[in-house]
Amino acid sequence: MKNDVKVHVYDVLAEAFIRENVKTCFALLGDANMNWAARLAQQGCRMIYVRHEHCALAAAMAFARKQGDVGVATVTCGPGVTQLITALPAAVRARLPMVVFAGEAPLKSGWYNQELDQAPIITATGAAYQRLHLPERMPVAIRDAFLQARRERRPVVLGIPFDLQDRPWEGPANLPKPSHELLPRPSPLPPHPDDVAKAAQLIANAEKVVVMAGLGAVEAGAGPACRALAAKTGGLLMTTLLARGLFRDDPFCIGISGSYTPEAGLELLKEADLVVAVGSSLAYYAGGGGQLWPKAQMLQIDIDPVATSQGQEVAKHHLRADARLGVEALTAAIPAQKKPWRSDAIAARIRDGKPDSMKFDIEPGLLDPRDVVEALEKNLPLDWEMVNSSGHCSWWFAQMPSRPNERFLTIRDFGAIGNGLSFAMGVAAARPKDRVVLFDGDGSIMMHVQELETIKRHNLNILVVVMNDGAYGSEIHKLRSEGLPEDGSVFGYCDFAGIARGFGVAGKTFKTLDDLPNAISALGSSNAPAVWDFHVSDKVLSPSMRRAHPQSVKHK
Ligand SMILES: Cc1ncc(C[n+]2csc(CCOP(=O)(O)OP(=O)(O)O)c2C)c(N)n1
Ligand SMILES: [Mg+2]
Repeated sequence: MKNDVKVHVYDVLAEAFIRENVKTCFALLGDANMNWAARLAQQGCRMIYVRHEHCALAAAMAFARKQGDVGVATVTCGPGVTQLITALPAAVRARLPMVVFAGEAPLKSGWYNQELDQAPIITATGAAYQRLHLPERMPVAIRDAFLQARRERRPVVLGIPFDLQDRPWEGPANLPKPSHELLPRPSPLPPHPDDVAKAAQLIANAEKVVVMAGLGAVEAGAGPACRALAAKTGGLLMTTLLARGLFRDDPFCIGISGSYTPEAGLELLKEADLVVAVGSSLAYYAGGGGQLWPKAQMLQIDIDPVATSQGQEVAKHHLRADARLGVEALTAAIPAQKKPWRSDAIAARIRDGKPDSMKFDIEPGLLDPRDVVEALEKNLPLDWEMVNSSGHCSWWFAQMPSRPNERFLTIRDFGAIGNGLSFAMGVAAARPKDRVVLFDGDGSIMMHVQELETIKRHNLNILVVVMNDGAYGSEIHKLRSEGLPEDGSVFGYCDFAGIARGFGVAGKTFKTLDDLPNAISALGSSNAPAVWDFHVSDKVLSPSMRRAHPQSVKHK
């Protein structure tokens, strides 16, 4: 880089991102980011040009989670920035490190139609906003944004006025040290012996222990340690939704804890007298308040134990430690349980039970969503990357117990629909050699269906499975349970296969499941995207819907 009028500030800013090892950027261009983005691409960054800014950020979120590092997206100023506001709160709550290069209106103009006070909008979501208004300092500020995003595990949005980006570079000739040369790399935190002794006493007093692993356990590599602890206590295992699949081949894993717990798990949890939560924030929907285990005490093993979480009192007993080191120390401190809870009968109950066996009357010509998921579970290859999305159908899609955790992603932290295609794009970008399968609802797909064009143009290897009930299922069931009209929740079965073809993507409608094995093997050999539209009945209520709206069962 030379101190030469031909070098613009945007050239140097692009170089600063390259020095941060940014190899993929999700982008939608406008006046305030396109010069920078063009230079970033020229310097070798893979650009994924999406069709809505929300999707740039959402795809970068999935990319960040999958890579375990900072996700990068870029948007223009004003309307480009306001499009981010549904994705940012989810990224904040999911604790995802992100850096967003956002333009700002030119400082030199007295008026500019896209001008907006961007900082309060961004900070209202919980993300950080950094104004970069001094060109010479911008490369350091970019480096610091990467440090901040990693340390605070949240998005940092950079607001850079585009008239400043266009100026000739007049700053120092050398760029600052990149963030990865400065990062602290602390070793995992061991537990205090007093805490281990107290926790061991709790286990000694318990008869029916369940070890519950969350994403923190996955990240700490604590899976084998959790299995060993559960085995020594003679107890059972379960995971949060995010850690789903961590114990997939363990006969004593009852599945996901909380809203998605299968039938056998619900029965067994009623008997538990101690739940050991490992690397979990004890979230509301994970049952962190003990809704499903009324007799159990709770012990939390975590680097950051909490007394309350999401409005509930949670664990009263805490062991502060790295998940793996904490569980290993506890396992070493307890004797093997002489009267184990686990038994062949329990293993058989877990293995042979349906996730949900309630009977519903299904109209002829439509599928039961539970049969669709059972058939997918049986036939889809285990090495496909799975992305689960939102809506009522997410209950069914959570019931595929053979799938490994390292091939699963979902981000649900703001409860928004419409993210499935973006998350699948982020995973496909992070795992370019692998097939990605997205499980989503018709309403959610429809909210950002334009991204099928991005998927086609970038030839992302994504199979979209649409659980099409012709409705906003969550709303239809709630309205019915209140005895209210269904208007606004029922739309009819639109033709997703036809829509896909309109974008140049292969589409197929399923009204029976007979064809599924052939369709999977035909797809297995191609790398092209596809959309499969399963027409299902809107008469089947998930167990969590039945629990939350007991009167819904009367109205079915
Ligand atoms: C952005 C956003 N808008 C509205 C909602 C309310 N909402 C929750 S679930 C849902 C329906 C989703 O429909 P679909 O994707 O077809 O899944 P289904 O519930 O039918 O299985 C809606 C509208 C929401 N969660 N997020
Ligand atoms: Mg639907």
